[in-house]
Amino acid sequence: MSFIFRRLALGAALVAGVALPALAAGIAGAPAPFDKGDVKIALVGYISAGDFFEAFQSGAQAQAKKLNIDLRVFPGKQDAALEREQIEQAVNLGVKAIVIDHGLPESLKDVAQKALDAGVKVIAFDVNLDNPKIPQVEQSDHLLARLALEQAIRENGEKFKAGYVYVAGFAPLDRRDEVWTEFKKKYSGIEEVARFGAVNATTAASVADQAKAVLRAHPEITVVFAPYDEFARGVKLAVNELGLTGKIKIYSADVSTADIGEIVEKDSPWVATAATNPAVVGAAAIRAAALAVAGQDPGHNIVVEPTLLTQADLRAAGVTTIDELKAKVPAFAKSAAATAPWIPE
Ligand code: SR1
Repeated sequence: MSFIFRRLALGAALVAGVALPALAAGIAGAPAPFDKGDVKIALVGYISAGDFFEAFQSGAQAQAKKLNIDLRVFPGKQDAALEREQIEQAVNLGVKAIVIDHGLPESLKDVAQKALDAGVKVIAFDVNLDNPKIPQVEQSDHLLARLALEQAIRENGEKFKAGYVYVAGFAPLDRRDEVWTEFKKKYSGIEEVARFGAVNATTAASVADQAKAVLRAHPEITVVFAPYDEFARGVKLAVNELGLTGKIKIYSADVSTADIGEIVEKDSPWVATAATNPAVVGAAAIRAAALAVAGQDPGHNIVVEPTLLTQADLRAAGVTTIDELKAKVPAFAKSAAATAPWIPE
């Protein structure tokens, strides 16, 4: 909008008493279009529920604000058809980039390609769209699973009967599953006696119901690998309800303030998790989108590394919130992924 037109529009709006949309300012020294502002970017999700996704979104919003990006958030509500539609809506809105956060690849590949064909940059977080033009953000899921499983071996030895929570088709869970398969091969004493899982609007409650049935049927289970915090919460509920604390140990992925509370509480069976700060990952995804919009290469794989957090360490450090964790673990405060001198952090 030209300066004169802005003045005229402002004058007309004041006379008519109507609110004008905020006119975003540009960032001095930034490449186009960020030097002028008014850059629209969409964040289209698949999973709307849960701490991880809320924190990811708030990190994305905070980074967008620093870049004067008009971020449009589309919650997918665990509905593949809705996620597709929302990608199309975002393209029609005239966004410059779309961050696609999770989803089922087969329902997204063609709409993602359509967005690219329309000149929109696409960044994928934790969904493998199999497209060399689409950079991928991830948390190094192989390392994450390895950190949690190595801790399980340190605490339980190389021989135990395990329950495993898994739902195929989600890129991070599939990558973590590759490591679980590798561990079972390497340590022949680790036996997976039951596998279960659900991803829906009430994942923890569904997993709790499944875990109750599994743990009743398999009293020999002493370790549960539950590599998603909603899975771990569900298993913990089941362990507590069945009075099995002290007999079963849970190893997970992800962390939130609520999770820390559950991990450090007295007699908690949730003894370790390997995690990033999802807000830091959300910020990296927006920076990657901004770099792509500015014509700068964010790289094809944008990785935020996880950290192992054990119950013992969290208790010893007296950490009770993500903010306290940020003060103690630098990787929880920020990441070097997809940064540039012109991008404020
Ligand atoms: C259903 S996929 C859930 C995972 O997505 C993110 O990568 C989080 O780490 C979570 O564990």
